[in-house]
Amino acid sequence: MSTTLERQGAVGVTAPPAAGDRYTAGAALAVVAVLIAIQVLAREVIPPLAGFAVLYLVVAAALAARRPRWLLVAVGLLALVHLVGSVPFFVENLAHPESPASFVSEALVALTVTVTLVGAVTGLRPSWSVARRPVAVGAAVLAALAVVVSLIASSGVEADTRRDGDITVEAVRSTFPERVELAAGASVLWVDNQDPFHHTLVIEGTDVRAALPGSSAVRVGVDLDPGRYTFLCDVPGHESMQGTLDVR
Ligand SMILES: [Cu+2]
Repeated sequence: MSTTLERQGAVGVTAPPAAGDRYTAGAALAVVAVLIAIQVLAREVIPPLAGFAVLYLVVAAALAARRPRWLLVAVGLLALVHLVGSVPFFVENLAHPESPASFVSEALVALTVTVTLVGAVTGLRPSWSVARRPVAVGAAVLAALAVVVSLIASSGVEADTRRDGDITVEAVRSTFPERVELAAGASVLWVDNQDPFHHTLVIEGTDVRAALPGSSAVRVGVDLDPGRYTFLCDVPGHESMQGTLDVR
């Protein structure tokens, strides 16, 4: 049987083509798939996620063909920056298994980016590559566990039904109404979260704070003095979810 070098000798190639790193390329592609899925669920392009998806796609394509050290360093840094920058999102969304779109997608981001980071590090330190398979298998098991935990938690969520006199506040595509009017004194906001993602309703300057499970509705009792308040969702990355509450 002829060697690669002998077969390629006729065209003057003197070195075999460098092998790619399919493990790390595959992990990076998994990150891309998760980031795209989140945006499909959100029904909108989320610029930071789209940016990361493009970067992972580029490095996955490059890694599938070759594995120069600089590329592994770049992928490792990308994954590390992504993980560290995502800590506030992990803290918030992983605390809410009752919203599977938030909990599972955040878990999948954490796991696929971690496997990518492990791929980059073990690619740079070949003696550590024995860890690759156990890490990938462990990540797959944790991902399956996250799905099961979230399905169980979400099955316990019951949407509150709107009652006569309730003031409706809708959360749609991570947006609250610009303005809501309310009579002073005791009343109830019926907050209808039409997104699959976890949101919150916070009224600034008051102690009103309600968790809003994805695709559910919550009745929130308030008792406010006349005035103008800002209501918002304080989930990291949801800064656009803000409106004015006029209490008369
Ligand atoms: Cu929100």
